[in-house]
Amino acid sequence: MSETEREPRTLGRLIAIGDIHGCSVALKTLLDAINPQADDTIVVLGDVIDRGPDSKGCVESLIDLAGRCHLILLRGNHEEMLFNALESRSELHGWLKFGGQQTLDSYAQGSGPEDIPSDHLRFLRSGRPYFETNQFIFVHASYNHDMSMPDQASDAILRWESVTPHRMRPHNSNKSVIAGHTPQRSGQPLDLGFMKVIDTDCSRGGWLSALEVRSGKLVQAKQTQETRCSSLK
Ligand SMILES: [Mn+2]
Repeated sequence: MSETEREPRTLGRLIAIGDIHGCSVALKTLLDAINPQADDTIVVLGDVIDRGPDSKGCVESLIDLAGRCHLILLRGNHEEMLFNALESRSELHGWLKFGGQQTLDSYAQGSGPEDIPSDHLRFLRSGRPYFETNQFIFVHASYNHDMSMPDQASDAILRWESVTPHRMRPHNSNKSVIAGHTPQRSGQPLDLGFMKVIDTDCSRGGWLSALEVRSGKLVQAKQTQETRCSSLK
């Protein structure tokens, strides 16, 4: 499947999930609340791993989820750091300080990135740079507003750039953009109209967000198993 595809023709929901960052209890609580169906498309915006206590459990949950619905995984900067850590000792050192240590600890004390099971690495490597439908663009971090998505597929902006609201412009396709990466410490997504940022800072005591993008329905869960629902419209 290409990164650009037709809007799914089924009646299923199109749901984006923000940065999970090792928060497996919040993820399981959120998935219980949204109750994924076989015709739903769920877009996981990346940064599944690092910082939180159970990256391993998060990857296991998502591999299981991929067998129950149409799952699209995006690659975040934290997955990129892991892949770089597998290639170089200096990159490994940097990644460990940015939350990679917690990821390795979730597999086994004293393990290295090469000890992560190959099916988990294969799953994480399947993450795409972006996902685009007829109406929506999904990215981990940000985008160039005046470039088509295929033209910026290799650009670090997609995985690393923080969103500064007054600098953002609608994408030239006029599609709505859904992103994670820039933590919203308020626990509420940032809604610029043409762009919604749904990293609501789960790994620092905030919420993990799932946005049903066509209806605007927002479901959130915490590591404490608390849940709440609201609407972005
Ligand atoms: Mn990120």
